[in-house]
Amino acid sequence: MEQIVKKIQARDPEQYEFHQAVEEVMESVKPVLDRNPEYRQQAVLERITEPERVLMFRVPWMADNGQVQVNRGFRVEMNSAIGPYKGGLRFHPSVNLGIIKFLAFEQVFKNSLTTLAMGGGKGGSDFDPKGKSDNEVMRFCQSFMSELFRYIGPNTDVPAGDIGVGAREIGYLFGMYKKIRNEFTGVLTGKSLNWGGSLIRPEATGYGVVYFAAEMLSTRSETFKDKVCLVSGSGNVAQFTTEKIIELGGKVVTLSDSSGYIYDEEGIDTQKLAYVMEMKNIRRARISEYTEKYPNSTYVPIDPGLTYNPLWNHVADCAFPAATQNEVNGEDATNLLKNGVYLVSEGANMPSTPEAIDQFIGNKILYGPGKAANAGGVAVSGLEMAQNSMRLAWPRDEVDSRLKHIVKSIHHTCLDAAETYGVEGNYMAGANIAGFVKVVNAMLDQGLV
Ligand code: NDP
Ligand code: 2IT
Repeated sequence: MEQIVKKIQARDPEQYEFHQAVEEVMESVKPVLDRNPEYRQQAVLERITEPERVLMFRVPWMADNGQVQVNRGFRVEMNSAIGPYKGGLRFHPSVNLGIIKFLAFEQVFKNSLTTLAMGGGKGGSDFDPKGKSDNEVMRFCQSFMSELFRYIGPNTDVPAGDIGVGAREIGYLFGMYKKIRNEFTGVLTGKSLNWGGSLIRPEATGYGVVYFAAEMLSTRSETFKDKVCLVSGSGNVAQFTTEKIIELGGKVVTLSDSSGYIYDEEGIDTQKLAYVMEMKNIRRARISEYTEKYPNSTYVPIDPGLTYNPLWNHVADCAFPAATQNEVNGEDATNLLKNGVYLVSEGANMPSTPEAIDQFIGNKILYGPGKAANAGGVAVSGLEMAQNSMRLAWPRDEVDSRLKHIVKSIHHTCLDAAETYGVEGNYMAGANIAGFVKVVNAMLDQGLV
């Protein structure tokens, strides 16, 4: 296994995030390999860590001032053993092949856990939507899709949103796909409601993260009532994580963006959250504005000199990292534990560094890894695909109850797999093992392809 990791590192030395994601899964599935000698002969680790297909393309577009811009587009089609490639698109200046590969790799296991027939993929661009006009975003999306359309389709590869890609971007992408292909199909999820979107999809990731946390709490006969919660980010996942925590009786005291975070000791209630949503989704403003509206709160800008994030250094019960990868490091984990946090449910993909995870697991807190805890989002994407195929739309309650059911099943599957392999209560190992076994067995059933 070490040799395989070394080979992956040597082959693409700059893909740090991908190496990190692979190492975590490899560590967890060791006992599975020991019990299944045929997996080695079949080189399942080598096969599952190599994307089925990697697409990279030029995305030229014109800025409002007439200046031509060029970005790079990506789609990594990682694994299609259990269904069409499925996973979001990320538009953020930090995007590179290593980041998209890590996200696509995580997506394979996450999608496997959802119980739905979805393979894993991820894509995106180093395009930065921040500060761009709607017209610029539209022209970028149209150019991006005028190349991506060759590789995707409702039974081949179905992208969705991620950081920097929400309903607005999905609309522009869908419009271009429909025009070029002359077909109206469920080729993207996260669509708006009146043209094929599913109820609850916008809420699904955040709600799922909280449902997963509620399941973890229930193993200790506890509920969300009066729990003090730290949430990072203030985008799609953070907003609906906050909404559900409030609904279940908890109190959210932080939110953030890439400039800094706000701390509101009184709690972000429904009214304050509505303000945040209007500010972030409509006006696309910065979270610092919150303190102008609610002067009892404080704003702390990012201090590049700090080795830890002060957001994770407040007294609380639960933490919900919902911004980006590696946003909780070893020092942050120490601070969280010191401040009484005993539940971490990951809204973001791979938000905790290996050093942080070691502490969560070592201290036996309730630690829900992203690929289990945030799988509700892609699960409802799967439900959106099902509704599109049937040309039907389910009511809100039906989608929400299916989401709850899927999250419960993921929680159960993680605990079950962990127990089977002698790592009771370790959700990370359980998620990796259960996700892995299902995909690998499907690959073996389908022969050497
Ligand atoms: P959004 O674009 O809606 O929001 C992202 C939020 O995170 C913003 O507040 C953003 O701040 C902040 N953020 C992004 N990058 C950084 C960074 N490098 N440093 C600090 N803050 C940052 O994205 P989502 O809410 O959709 O995604 C959040 C996380 O959840 C991601 O890790 C994503 O992969 C994961 N996820 C999303 C799902 C979905 O359905 N949308 C499903 C499962 C997981 P700013 O505005 O300043 O950039
Ligand atoms: O990371 C993720 O699971 C997503 N960004 C959502 C993927 C999807 O296809 O809905």
